[in-house]
Amino acid sequence: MNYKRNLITCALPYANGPVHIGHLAGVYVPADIYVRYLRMRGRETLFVCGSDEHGVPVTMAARKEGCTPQDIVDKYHGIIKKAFADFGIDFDIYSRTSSDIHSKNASQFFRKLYDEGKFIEKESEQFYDPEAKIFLADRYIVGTCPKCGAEGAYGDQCEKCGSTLSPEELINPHSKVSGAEPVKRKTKHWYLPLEQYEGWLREWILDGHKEWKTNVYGQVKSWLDGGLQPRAVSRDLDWGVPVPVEGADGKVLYVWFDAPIGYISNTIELLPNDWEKWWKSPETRMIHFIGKDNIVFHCIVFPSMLKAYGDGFILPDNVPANEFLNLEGDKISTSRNWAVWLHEYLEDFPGKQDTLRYVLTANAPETKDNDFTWKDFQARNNSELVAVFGNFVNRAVVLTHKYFGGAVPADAKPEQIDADTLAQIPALKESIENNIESFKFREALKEAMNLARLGNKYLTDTEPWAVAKSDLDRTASILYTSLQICADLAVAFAPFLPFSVKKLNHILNIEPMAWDDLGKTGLLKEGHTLNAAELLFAKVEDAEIQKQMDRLEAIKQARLAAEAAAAPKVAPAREECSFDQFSQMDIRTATVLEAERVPKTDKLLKLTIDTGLDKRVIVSGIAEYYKPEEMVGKQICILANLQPRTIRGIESKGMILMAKQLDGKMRIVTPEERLENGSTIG
Ligand code: B3M
Ligand code: ZN
Repeated sequence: MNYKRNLITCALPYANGPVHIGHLAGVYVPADIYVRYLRMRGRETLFVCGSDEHGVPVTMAARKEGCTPQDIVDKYHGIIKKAFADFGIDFDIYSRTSSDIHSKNASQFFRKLYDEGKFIEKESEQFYDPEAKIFLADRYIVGTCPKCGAEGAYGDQCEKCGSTLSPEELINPHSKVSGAEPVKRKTKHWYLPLEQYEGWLREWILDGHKEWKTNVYGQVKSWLDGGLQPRAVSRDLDWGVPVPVEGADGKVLYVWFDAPIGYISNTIELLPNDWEKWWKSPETRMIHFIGKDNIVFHCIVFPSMLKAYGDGFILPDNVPANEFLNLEGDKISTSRNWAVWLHEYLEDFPGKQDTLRYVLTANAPETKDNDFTWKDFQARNNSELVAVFGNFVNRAVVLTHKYFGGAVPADAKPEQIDADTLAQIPALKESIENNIESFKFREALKEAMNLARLGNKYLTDTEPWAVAKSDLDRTASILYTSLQICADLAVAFAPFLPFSVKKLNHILNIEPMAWDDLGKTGLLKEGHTLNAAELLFAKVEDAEIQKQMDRLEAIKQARLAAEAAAAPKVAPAREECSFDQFSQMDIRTATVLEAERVPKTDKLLKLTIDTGLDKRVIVSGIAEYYKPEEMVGKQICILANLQPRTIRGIESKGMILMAKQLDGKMRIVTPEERLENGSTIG
């Protein structure tokens, strides 16, 4: 395919909190590198992003802070927009989904699909908070985990034990909003019947885009193999784009329906008369940069929406999603404050944007989750940026000032090593190119750094400071060659480290170059004057790193203390009982003779036991904790005179004594040494 232009989008960050290093590493830095590279190649490129300002989390944050959802998004939109600008993420537009243009555009998009019968309407029962008078997403119903007994488990998951849950399973479910017990209520919504697009998606992606990253292709395949379902595109909420249909009061477009349309709206806002050439021309190549949790929306849902809409809308040519970045071995989490926030980073490391860009790219979670550590940050800054790249440029420029008054000297006495060194540059250029074009930014950056290593080694091998004592002509050639490499570095690093390259261009006294200048001969002409040397990178000191580690340690300790305080407690004391009540209970030792699972149950074992009095059967709910074969031969304690009960058609006579631990797990109670069966306990 011969594309004429590139439309690059980045996932729209939610405007309910600031952005952190995980966002930067996963989405925005790689996209920015790609865009800068395309522009240096002279390819027409549009880079579009903005804040995602709808959805339940925004309304929750507003409730919590006692303000309006608009206040929340105004605050964070400003913080996020500034953070991206501060880190040199070079969007053509960074707008927002609470804009009028977006509201009109998303509304019109929905309406066209609605009018053409592309949705299905369905009534269903949803959980409703009778006090707050709102429908509740699963995440906003909390209660006790039925699996591990932890408090505060969510209606979709228990974070303590990791079990997937549904709100129905929670013990004592209550609304996170008002605390009230949720009730079920009927409500009507519109659904996009994704299953109708399955065949088309298979052909388009599984057959047509085998070049997509394996993590992306694999996720798409497993969604498609699992079978697609209709997906609701509306919600009962008072914050969002109103559903533009009669009788849809109190309903808004689902945030994942309106947000991707935001890419289009923001293009319209920037180019009201020209946007269609970006979105409706087969000559446009569209690329979505996203994190792995957004794959289904960008590869399945949004393309199906565009397909349903028709009218010439193009589809993404690639969706290079990244995995996640962890921080010091733990998942980055906004709610647990386990993150490095961009605006805070800049307070502690002013002017060091490129160090972070460098470290996050060198360590990018391109094929698997990766870990950011402060030690690695320091090491890469000090031993790569400072010691290799910065040191090379500094030596070349300082020596030029020292021996040649700051003017590029003549190539007065060339030797083979000069030509051999420069001859390695075209291959490095090609490798950087191939890697960037296949979204392998870590590898590309490594090759750019190899160019700096090449320069550093050349200086170490040729020793111009020593040669200068006897042979200024040869010194001139060495510095001439070194300065050409400095200029090459200003090209090679431009997509990655825009701030440092700007500085380098200033030192070399040159304008920004095009990509294809990399490796050209004579980039700096004899006699061209340089500006004074400046350090490109400053060292990161141990104390600065310690401060960051201490901050994280304090957050971790506070969390552990809070978790300990919220940990499940010992069960409350029961009511007093009389001695007579107690002695009425016939508790004895017994031995398990046989054990088997009760068919079609997860929890029940059927145990045949010898009680000393008789052989009998007890059905016990211990299958979660013991395998049948583990029970055979065990001595246990039973309540022998409990009224028989029929469980799953089996008569169960008695009950096994079990201890329930604080984490909810059950263990049998067994005598310290083997006793005769039927020994009474009391
Ligand atoms: N707001 C970002 C996220 O999941 C989500 C992306 C929307 S892109 C259209 O964090
Ligand atoms: Zn749990």
